[in-house]
Amino acid sequence: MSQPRYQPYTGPAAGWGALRAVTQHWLDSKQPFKNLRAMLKTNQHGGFDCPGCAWGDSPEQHLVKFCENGAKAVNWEATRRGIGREFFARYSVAQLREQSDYWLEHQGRLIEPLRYDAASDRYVPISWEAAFALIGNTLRGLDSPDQAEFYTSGRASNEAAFLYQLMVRAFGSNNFPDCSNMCHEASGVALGESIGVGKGTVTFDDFAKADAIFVFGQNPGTNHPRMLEPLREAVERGASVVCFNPLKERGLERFQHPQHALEMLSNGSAPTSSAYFRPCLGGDMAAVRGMAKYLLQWERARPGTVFDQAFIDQHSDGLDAWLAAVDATDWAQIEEQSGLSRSEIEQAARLYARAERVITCWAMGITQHRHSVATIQEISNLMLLRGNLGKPGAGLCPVRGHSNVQGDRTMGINERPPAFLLDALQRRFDFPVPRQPGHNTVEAIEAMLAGRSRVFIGLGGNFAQATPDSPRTHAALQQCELTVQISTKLNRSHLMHGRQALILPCLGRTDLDLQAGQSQAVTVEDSFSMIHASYGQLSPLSREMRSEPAIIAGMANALLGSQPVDWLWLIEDYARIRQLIADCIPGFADFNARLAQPGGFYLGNAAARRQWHTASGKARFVAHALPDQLMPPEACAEQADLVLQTLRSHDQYNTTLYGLDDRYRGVKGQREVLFVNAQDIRRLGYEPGQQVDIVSLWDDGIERRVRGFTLLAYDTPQGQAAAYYPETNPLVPLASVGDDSHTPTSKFIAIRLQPATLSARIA
Ligand SMILES: Nc1nc2c(c(=O)[nH]1)N[C@H]1C(S)=C(S)[C@@H](COP(=O)(O)OP(=O)(O)OC[C@H]3O[C@@H](n4cnc5c(=O)[nH]c(N)nc54)[C@H](O)[C@@H]3O)O[C@H]1N2
Ligand SMILES: Nc1nc2c(c(=O)[nH]1)N[C@H]1C(S)=C(S)[C@@H](COP(=O)(O)OP(=O)(O)OC[C@H]3O[C@@H](n4cnc5c(=O)[nH]c(N)nc54)[C@H](O)[C@@H]3O)O[C@H]1N2
Ligand SMILES: [Mo]
Repeated sequence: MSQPRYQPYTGPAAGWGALRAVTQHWLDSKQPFKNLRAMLKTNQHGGFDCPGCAWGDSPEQHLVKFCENGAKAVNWEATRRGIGREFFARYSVAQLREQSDYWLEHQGRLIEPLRYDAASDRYVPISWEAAFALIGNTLRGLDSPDQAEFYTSGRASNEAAFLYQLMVRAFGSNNFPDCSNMCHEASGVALGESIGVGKGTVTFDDFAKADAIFVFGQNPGTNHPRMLEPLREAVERGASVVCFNPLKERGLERFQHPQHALEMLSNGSAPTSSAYFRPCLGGDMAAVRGMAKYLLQWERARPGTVFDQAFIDQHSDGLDAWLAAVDATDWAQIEEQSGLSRSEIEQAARLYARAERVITCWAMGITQHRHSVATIQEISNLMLLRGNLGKPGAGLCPVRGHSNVQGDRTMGINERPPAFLLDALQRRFDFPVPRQPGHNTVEAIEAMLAGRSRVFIGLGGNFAQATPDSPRTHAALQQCELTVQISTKLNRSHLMHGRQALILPCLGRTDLDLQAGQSQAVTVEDSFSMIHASYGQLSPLSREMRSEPAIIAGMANALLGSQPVDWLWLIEDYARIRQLIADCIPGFADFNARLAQPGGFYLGNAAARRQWHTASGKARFVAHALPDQLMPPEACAEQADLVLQTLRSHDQYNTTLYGLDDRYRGVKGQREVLFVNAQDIRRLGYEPGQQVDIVSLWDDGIERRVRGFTLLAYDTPQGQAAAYYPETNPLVPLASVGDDSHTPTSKFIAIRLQPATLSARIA
């Protein structure tokens, strides 16, 4: 068992370390020269959209528009290594299960369709036609279309997502569990009710105009590196960047631009934040409530100077009820829950009140809690108070994860689809569109576990590892009659399979997609509702790989024949799919013509125009009480040693591990580590460097345990621990979900430590 090396990182974010890392991954792809050309095409007009995060692009042309982690994503996908029949003849599935997640994906791209052969416990080749026939026949054999689950991960293009939802709805189900259920679902739910649009209201340009940018629960240095640039520019021009994060994340403190020669040579760097607050996990709602208390106090002292009364009168409702809730919340509860002092909260409130134009950004530190919807609505309330919505340089910005997760929702990947979408499909295609709500991710797992769902199809992603309560999720998949994974690389979801199973190898964003001899573009939507085209650049590794739209069309054709559309005709030219999107989805009129525009086109956002598609036709102040206590009753608060958040390292893309280092947090060569405050380690009777088992607490009689994690004394507030996802997903109880969002509470898990019973598997 190798001890992890741990040495605090003192350099800035990005900089030389990033350049070194890019070079390593680039050479490791085994085709460096092709990939250099590919990297330079990233996010360029006529090139491909970065398969990394959903941050938007500067509209300027010719800039180099990729970051370290985008380069990792490109090199990971565009590798020359491929795995087909020889590889799968060498290893049984049982043997593959013994391998680490890192090893599995590192073997290379999947290059031919495979089916599971129970007799040999191996994946063996199958023709595409036979694979489609198996899917069509199995689905048709179900008692009801609702016995199948159709998962989507957020890399699927708009074209793929539209076809997929059309196939599933024509079949008769709304069972669309998707990665968004584990990600920004709470943002969609909260903003939908508050401002009538479940998306962010800002665009790229707004960042240059903001006087203050608040960043809650987000680690952009790792997960959205291109966001560091506007943050740094904001600080340089005197705007404040105000961060809320229990951890001191390096990218939020200092940033060195890898494309800025002078700064690199002089080893200079610029601060990215002007104030940094470190709340407790789950404490942001209390912090924002405290800020609101100050604003209210100041407004009462000098009426008309703090609130934007004209905006409030013309555009909002519910202010009085919310202010009553603000008044009713006492400081003791605010300080206790937020972990911040009154004077810190006052400072944050001043930074907010002093700025004419404020943008508020957030990510998983806000959305993966029980009270996430309430927290986001509290943020929205604070923003409405000063009219920080629908004016330049201001607005709400949930920073999305996967590069097209927002677009997939726009295309109808939604287990609770809006009526206008269903009406449009019914009008356009004339079939009885299913109206009953379908399953989200957690409901899908429960349905498979209970035997109510018998088929699982995954359009990308890694369902087995990304979801909570891993042993139960694995069992759920293994109970299925058929599991189908449409994937680029081997992962654990292929190994936790149903009685019958298929692996369907698909093209990725970087791959050239030829249909009927013509290269095809697909489209995506970024966090700023910009739609742009993406053209693959590299010849695929094998002729046996198919594009996602082609795979969906093949399945749909086998399942439904040419109803309600001629699927095979559609995929000869993706412009035909876009025409259907234009016919059905608001904002996409003239879709094909508008794609020619460099940088893409803006889908528009009603709330950004101060049009409120809410129940009352106004922007709504929504009043919630603070949770009585953050620890849910099922979590047996009195037995908990610590609260755990599960987060990403610098060397991973969700369940894909690029390496075992976490540069900015100073961890090298290991991922089975638990970040804990040094005083907590001592209080609990351990030593830094010691190994422990982590047991999570949930009152359902199931023991959830991961073994052999090394304790790292780390700068995190007392009581607040952190460890990497997905290694700690076995600890997240399936039933521990957000109110109204059903998102697993991956950032708040009550845990106990126990002396290690076994060393962790060496990754
Ligand atoms: N390179 C790379 N890029 C990615 C991804 C990746 O894995 N790798 N994943 C993509 C996806 S799908 C997503 S959703 C995004 C995720 O982007 P992030 O949301 O940045 O991802 P996490 O690593 O989950 O980080 C959560 C951050 O919130 C903080 N935090 C946790 N709990 C709380 C809390 O209660 N309050 C506050 N204020 N802070 C808290 C943590 O300390 C951490 O800094 O990134 C996307 N981009
Ligand atoms: N504990 C905990 N759990 C979490 C989170 C957390 O913070 N903590 N975060 C949650 C979040 S925010 C998210 S978004 C989910 C992510 O959940 P997913 O989206 O399901 O997971 P990924 O790891 O992104 O999926 C990786 C796999 O996608 C496949 N793939 C990659 N590119 C492509 C492509 O272009 N096409 C196709 N068809 N397949 C492709 C590859 O085979 C790869 O193995 O995880 C969630 N789970
Ligand atoms: Mo995500």
